[in-house]
Amino acid sequence: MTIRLIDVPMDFGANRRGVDMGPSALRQAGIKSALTQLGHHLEEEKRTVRVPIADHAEEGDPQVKFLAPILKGCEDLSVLVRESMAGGAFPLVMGGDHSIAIGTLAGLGAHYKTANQTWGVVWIDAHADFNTPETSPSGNVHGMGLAAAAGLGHPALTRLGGDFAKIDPRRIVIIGARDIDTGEKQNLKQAGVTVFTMADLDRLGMAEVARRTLEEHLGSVQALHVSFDVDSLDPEVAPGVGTPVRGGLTYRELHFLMETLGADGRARSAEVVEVNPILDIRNQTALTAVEMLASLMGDTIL
Ligand SMILES: [Mn+2]
Repeated sequence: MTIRLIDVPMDFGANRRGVDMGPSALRQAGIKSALTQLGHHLEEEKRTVRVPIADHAEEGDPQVKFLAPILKGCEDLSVLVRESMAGGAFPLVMGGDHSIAIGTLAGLGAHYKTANQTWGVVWIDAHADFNTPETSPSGNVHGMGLAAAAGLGHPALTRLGGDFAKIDPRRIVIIGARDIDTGEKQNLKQAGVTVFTMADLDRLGMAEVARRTLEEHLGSVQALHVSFDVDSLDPEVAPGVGTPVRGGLTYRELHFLMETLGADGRARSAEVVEVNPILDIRNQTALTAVEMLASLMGDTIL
């Protein structure tokens, strides 16, 4: 498979600096060699996604902080993702905070609309990122990305890349959630998003959650996008994140999920977000993320 690496050094959606260095940390952790060893052909997206220096930007509306620079970056990203898809290359987007999903999902939504294909999103995250400006306690856009892609939220975000819902919320499955805001819970229920919380994982186990995700909830779609927020992992495994939440996925649970998604064969795109090397210990979060992505891209134990 041809994989196109797209760097998005975005840190405007989060409340902690340093996540803009995520792409560098992932490269340092050997993402290229991990993927080429699996037999993939790698391409570099050399055009830059515009992300101004944080200190040069104005926060703006406190309910949707840094909207203007986030829009710019996401507009660029949506075009790069769409072109990658149209050219048959698997876009692997490296963030950056999770607000970049607005750009990724806009590009994918436009592609699949034109191609007339059905698709689903597997969102692996401690958070649901399903806030709107009205329900968000922080105003940080990285908590609004998935809602925006589903057509809910600030009009500038929902209309990015075209005035239509990029993904049908009934074709979204969130895995690993354990920190959902009060209004956000209502948004998820009303929209019909499937959420496997950590409590569901305790009860069912990852094998059953993965099976239900791929067979029952997303069994009918032709293609999948995997959005991997490294804060889905327990902070003991992945300490280099801006919004750690205890009680997360174990190394084995996520590895198994990624292997299962890889074996399914329908993933056409992925993104990895929220790696923050400033908060990390010897780059272990990026190293773990690379192992997980290798599993998604076909690495198997035997
Ligand atoms: Mn997230």
